[in-house]
Amino acid sequence: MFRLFFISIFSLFSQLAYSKKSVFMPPEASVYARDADQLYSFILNVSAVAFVLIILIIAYFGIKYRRKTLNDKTPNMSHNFALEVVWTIIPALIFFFMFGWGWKLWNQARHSPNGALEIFAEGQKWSWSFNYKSGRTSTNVVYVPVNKPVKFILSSKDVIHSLFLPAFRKKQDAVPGRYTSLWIQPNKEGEYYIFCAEFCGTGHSEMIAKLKVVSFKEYAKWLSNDPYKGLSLSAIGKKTFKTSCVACHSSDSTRKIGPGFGGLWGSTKQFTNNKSALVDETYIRESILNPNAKIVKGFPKGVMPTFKGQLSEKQIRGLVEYIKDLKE
Ligand code: HEC
Ligand SMILES: [Cu+2]
Repeated sequence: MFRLFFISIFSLFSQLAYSKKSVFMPPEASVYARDADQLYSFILNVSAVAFVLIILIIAYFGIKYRRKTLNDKTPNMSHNFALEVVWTIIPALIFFFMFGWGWKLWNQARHSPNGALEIFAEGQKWSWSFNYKSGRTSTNVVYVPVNKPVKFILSSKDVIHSLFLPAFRKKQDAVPGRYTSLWIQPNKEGEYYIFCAEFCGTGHSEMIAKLKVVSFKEYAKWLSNDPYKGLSLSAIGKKTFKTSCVACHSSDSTRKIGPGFGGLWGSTKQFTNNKSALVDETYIRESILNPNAKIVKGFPKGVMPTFKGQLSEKQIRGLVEYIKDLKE
């Protein structure tokens, strides 16, 4: 009881505090985020006030009407019509007000404006990949222009994931076999987190992407940019590793979900079927495109997704070159 009391007092003050920018909530990067926070504060504050009021009245009545002598008898009361009407109507009005406000915001959140910039986003264990209409793709990073509505069309390759944009107060499940969507209109340039909000397996907490809100000019430049221009194969591999493999593999010999790549090149690997093979170009390529062909001893089958159709030839060659360079 006392704990609840303190929590509600605390939340009241934290709400007051964060209305003047505080550490309790992520930044507000859109008008919708601000609106959602205002509704949230309102509901929290009304609840806190109601809670405190009820506790105070209970305490007051408890003292005032407590049994004072052994002969005290409870008077015979039935009800008070006026009082009951008041305590029904006033909360009902407040609840309807909350509902109306929430309904308005929900509608706004559900219906993207015409002409929104559309970007496909696909979740897979454990990364987000993005696909622009121009054909540009990216993994775990997505650029959007500031002050323009952007609609993400979501899908999933394996299990249910959920695209969560805390700074925009929006979240939507990505479900295998269907499209769902979520839209935002960023009003501040900056870098914001994208999390997966659906527990999707051991790498769930590492399924983190970045949303970069930039000027339209910078966005256009990024869109037309060849991300690998002027890079060596090994550098391309390193980039690809950082976006697609690092959730499960380390660049030294540390074990993560999969084996570390340090010292992998040229070693002989044992598989669960008791066969073994020398690690060469063919083995690495096969591991990327058909991961279940050979399973390294001591590691789970079916965890590494195939990257067939996900990575270009250039990226695969890059990865091979990059892995060659890694020492234990
Ligand atoms: C979801 C986790 C996951 C991701 C992401 C992942 N892997 Fe794996 N990988 C594994 C696991 C688990 C194994 C061990 C089981 C097996 O052999 O399939 C493995 C094995 C491998 C092996 C064989 C390693 C050895 O020691 O013989 C290679 C090579 C490999 N992965 C490359 C990659 C590359 C390159 C990427 C990024 C493009 C990648 N993997 C992304 C989980 C992952
Ligand atoms: Cu996920």
